[in-house]
Amino acid sequence: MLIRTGHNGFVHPQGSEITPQSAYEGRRRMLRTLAAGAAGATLAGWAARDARAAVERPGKLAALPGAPSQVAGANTMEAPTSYADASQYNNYYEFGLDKADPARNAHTLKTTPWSIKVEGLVAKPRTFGLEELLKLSAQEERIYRLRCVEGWSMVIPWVGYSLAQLLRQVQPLGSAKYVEFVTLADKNQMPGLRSSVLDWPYTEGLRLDEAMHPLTLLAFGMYGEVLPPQNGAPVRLVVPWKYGFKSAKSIVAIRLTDKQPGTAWNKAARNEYGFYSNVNPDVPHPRWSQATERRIGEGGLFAKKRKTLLFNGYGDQVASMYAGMDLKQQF
Ligand SMILES: Nc1nc2c(c(=O)[nH]1)N[C@H]1C(S)=C(S)[C@@H](COP(=O)(O)O)O[C@H]1N2
Ligand SMILES: [Mo]
Repeated sequence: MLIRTGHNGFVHPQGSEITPQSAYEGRRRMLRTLAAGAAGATLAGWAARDARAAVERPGKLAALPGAPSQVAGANTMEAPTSYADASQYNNYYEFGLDKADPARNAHTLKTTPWSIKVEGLVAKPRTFGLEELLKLSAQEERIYRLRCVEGWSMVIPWVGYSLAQLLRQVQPLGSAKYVEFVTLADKNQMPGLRSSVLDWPYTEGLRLDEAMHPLTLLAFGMYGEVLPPQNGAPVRLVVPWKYGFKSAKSIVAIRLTDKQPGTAWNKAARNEYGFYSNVNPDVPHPRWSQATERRIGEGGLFAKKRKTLLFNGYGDQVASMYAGMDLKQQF
């Protein structure tokens, strides 16, 4: 069966590749679920997941332990998507347009040495090496829903810390209003750069208050291990209340600015992808609805779709940042 899913309306085959294969043991999660007194059905589900665990793990990655986050809203009680799905159904256009391409091609990504240059309207501009970044703050595990603008979603346990921890180090100036994220663009490592579907490097942007929000995560790992290249190694953004494309992968520079920065998808199709891109079931994409979503791993095309929630369900935490804004105009 063919279905229209690509951001640009590409036609991708799908269905058979979306088989649920759990690989994340989630022991702490199970204990927490127990502690919260969840229904037996949930536990039965977990047991089944554990039985399938460790079957298909694409290579061994270094452990990246993180204590469960104390940040409000950072831990959904929903069961995580299987590691197999989270690491083999990706959007990372630098490695190809098909969902299976990043897992196939991203092994060429060289993640060491790595650094992030933090510059612009800050008192103390500085380049941080990956080791420094890893040690800057305690790593936390946060289980976030990730809603792609294409109409699917996943639940992924990320490891990292609030981006605010990094931004505080460079002391943003009063004139700083926005933050631009620049990602790696290297033709030698990234076959997708031959395509002109996007204007490389892939960049993204947030308003400064969004970037400083405790839920905005600088992520180094997932499922208790370092990020696999296809998920944005060695360091990426995860902004859970916005469409997935705001969560830029493999970041090399962060710039604080006084003007709203351009962003990859906004530049590609201004009327389809706004700067804010907050998840909003009431603002359809010009070519498809955003009212519902398909959770990856839930029975493929035949599973009942879920209702998409405003701000991807993180409204209690983030809605106040948009008070007084017309979210249909500033989508
Ligand atoms: N550099 C870069 N970052 C990117 C993308 C990309 O193509 N290039 N795709 C985005 C999109 S559209 C989504 S949905 C998420 C997917 O993250 P995941 O593959 O870890 O689920 O990454 C985002 N970050
Ligand atoms: Mo996406």
